[in-house]
Amino acid sequence: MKLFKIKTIWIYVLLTSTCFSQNPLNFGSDILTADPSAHVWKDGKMYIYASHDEPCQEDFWMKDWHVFSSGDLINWTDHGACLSVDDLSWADNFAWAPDAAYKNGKYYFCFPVGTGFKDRKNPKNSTKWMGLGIAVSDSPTGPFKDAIGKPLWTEPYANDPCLFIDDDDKGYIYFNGGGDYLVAEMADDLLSVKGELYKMDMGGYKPKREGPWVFKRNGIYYYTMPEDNRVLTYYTSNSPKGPWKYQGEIMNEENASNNHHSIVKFNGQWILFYHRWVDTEFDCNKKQRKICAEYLYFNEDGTIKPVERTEAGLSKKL
Ligand code: FUB
Repeated sequence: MKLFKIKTIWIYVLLTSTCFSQNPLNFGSDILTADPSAHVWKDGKMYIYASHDEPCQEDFWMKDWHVFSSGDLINWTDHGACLSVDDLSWADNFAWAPDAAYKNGKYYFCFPVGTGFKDRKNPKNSTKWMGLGIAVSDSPTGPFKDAIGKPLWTEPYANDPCLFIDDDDKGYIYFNGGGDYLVAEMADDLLSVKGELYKMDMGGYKPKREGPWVFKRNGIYYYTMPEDNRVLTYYTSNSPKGPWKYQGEIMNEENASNNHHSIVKFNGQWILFYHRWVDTEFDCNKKQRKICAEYLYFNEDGTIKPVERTEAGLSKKL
C-alpha cells in the first residue's frame, strides 16, 4: 500500500513538472534561439524559423538559422541549420530574424544578413550593412538554397522581413528599412520586388522598431511589432498596405531587453511566439535568449487581449 502511494506521488510530480515547464520551449538541447517566425504548413504541423544565438556572442554576430517543428506544440524537433552565412557569397554575419512563406509549391526563406562592423562608440567608423535575401527549398525544413545570389536590394539598409501571402496569393514584404515602415509587393515567384518600396501611413504613430509581423483575421490585417524593439504593439487596417490604426499593447517590456514575435493560428487557437532573456550557465554570466509561447485571445471587436508571460506557456489547459 505504502509503495503504491509513493509511486502515485512520483507519477503526479513527474506529470505536473512536465506540464508546468513548457517555457522556454524544449528543443531537446541547450540551443539558444530568438526571433521566432512560426507557420503552420499544409501537413498541419507548426514550424518555427528562428535566429540562432551563440552563447555570449558579441553584438548579435550570428551565423545561421534553425527550423523546429511540432505536431502538438510540446514536443519539438530541431531540424538543424536550414541556412548559414557560409552558404552565401555576399554576406558573412548578422544572421538575424528570418521569415518563411509557402507559394507555388515551394518554401521560401527570407533572411536579413550583413557584413561589416558597427562601431557603437564612434558610429562614423561603422561599416555595417544589412540586406534581405531569398532562399528556396522543396521542404519546409530546408536546406534552403540562396535563390538570387544577392540581396533583394542594397539601398535602403534593411532587416527583419515579414513575408505575407494574402488570400489572393499576392506576396508582400514588410521590413525595417532605415527606420521607415516599408512594404513592397513581391513578384509572383517571390524572387524580386514588384514596383516601389512603399512607405506606409501609420496614423501618425511611428515608434522605432524592428520585426514587423503581419497576419489577417476575419478580413482585418494586423501589423504587429516590437515597438522600440521591446514592447509588442499592433495596428489594424482593411488593406495590406495600410493606412494603419494604432491599437495598443500585446505584451509589455521585460528587463529593458529586445523581444521579437510571431502570431499564428494552430488547430483553431491563436498562439503568440516570442523570446525571453533567461539565466543560463554560460561563462559570460549574461542572460541569453530562448523562444517561448503563449495562447493569444481576441475580443469580440477584433482587438487583441494583452498577453502575460508564463512559465506554463502552452501546457496550460485551454
Ligand atoms: O536577433 C537579432 C536581432 O535582435 C533581430 O533581428 C531583432 O529583431 C532583435 O530581436
